[in-house]
Amino acid sequence: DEGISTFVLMDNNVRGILPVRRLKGHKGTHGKGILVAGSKGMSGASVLAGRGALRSGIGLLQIVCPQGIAKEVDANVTEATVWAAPGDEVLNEEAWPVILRQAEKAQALAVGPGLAQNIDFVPVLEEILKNLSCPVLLDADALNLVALETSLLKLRNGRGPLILTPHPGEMARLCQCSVEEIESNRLDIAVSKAVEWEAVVVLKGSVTIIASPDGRAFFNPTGNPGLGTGGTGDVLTGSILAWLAQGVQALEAACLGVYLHGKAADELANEYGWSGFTASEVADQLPKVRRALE
Ligand code: NPW
Ligand code: AMP
Ligand code: MG
Repeated sequence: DEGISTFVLMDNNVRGILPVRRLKGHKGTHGKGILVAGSKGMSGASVLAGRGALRSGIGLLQIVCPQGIAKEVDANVTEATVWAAPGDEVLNEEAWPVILRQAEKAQALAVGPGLAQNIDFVPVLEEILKNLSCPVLLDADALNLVALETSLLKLRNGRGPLILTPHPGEMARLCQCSVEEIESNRLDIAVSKAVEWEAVVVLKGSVTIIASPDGRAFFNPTGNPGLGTGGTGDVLTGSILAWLAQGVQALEAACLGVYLHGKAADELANEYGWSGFTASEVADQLPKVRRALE
């Protein structure tokens, strides 16, 4: 489209985004991130996003989840601290004080993987968008809840960066149209919504588009159909959270996260082809592909 500047991500420009690890750096300087994720039956989403964050070099990861799954999450993401919020199966409005207490010391927050769509959680999303000045990433069920009332996104009001990571199904809900309409008009929709919502919009798919609120769009050439398996989007969310926590700007963190996530899958495809590798393996491959880019 005439008005839209488009770019294709490549090794050379993504390399320049990688944060430098300082010799005297420690877990405090490598960034603290909060992951609000999981519900009964979807503790795996918290675990996978957690693994995506840890494998992307986050200094400290704090997971907020409903108390009913906290033990499970704790046992499966050994390196993270886990904060159980009230709510046996799903998070509700009482999660806000728990999140706020952690958020005061954090550099970034991601919310949504495996949350389930409890309407009682909407006030928490409002508080997050209104109050937190750190970058906020919304994925999965956080997007599905916001889709009920997209004017919620206006609450951000320039308080801090906003990143949205919808797959085409979630984007269709956000735009109140069909998946077909999204898929036949991906670039225009991603960019116009990034501008409208003043957010970095990561429209996932076989060629993920990262759209900036300034009207630019970046196409991601990495990745393969092997990623079409449960949990890979959750890994991506954790990874972008980690780059944000390490001080990478919102647009760059989204580009870096998407690019390396695809590269990790491509590395696995060298061995397994386009199927049969898992989301956890994609996470575990991330340091290797990052290293190869340095
Ligand atoms: P269809 O089926 O083709 O008509 P949902 P979800 C469409 C958690 N998870 N291209 C698709 O359309 C997540 O974090 C937990 C085109 C369908 O309508 C969420 O919280 C896991 N269409 C929750 O589960 C592992 C596409 O979107 C709809 C598309 C629900 O998330 C799994 C499906 O999406 C999962 O991550 C594409 N590329 N992709 C765990 N282990 O705990 C999707 N669609 O209904 O939003 O369901 O994505 O599975
Ligand atoms: P989610 O649906 O949230 O689990 O996210 C799925 C992830 O897999 C996203 O990062 C997609 O871009 C990626 N993905 C799914 N299908 C493909 C494909 N055919 N080629 C490349 N990436 C894909
Ligand atoms: Mg997802």
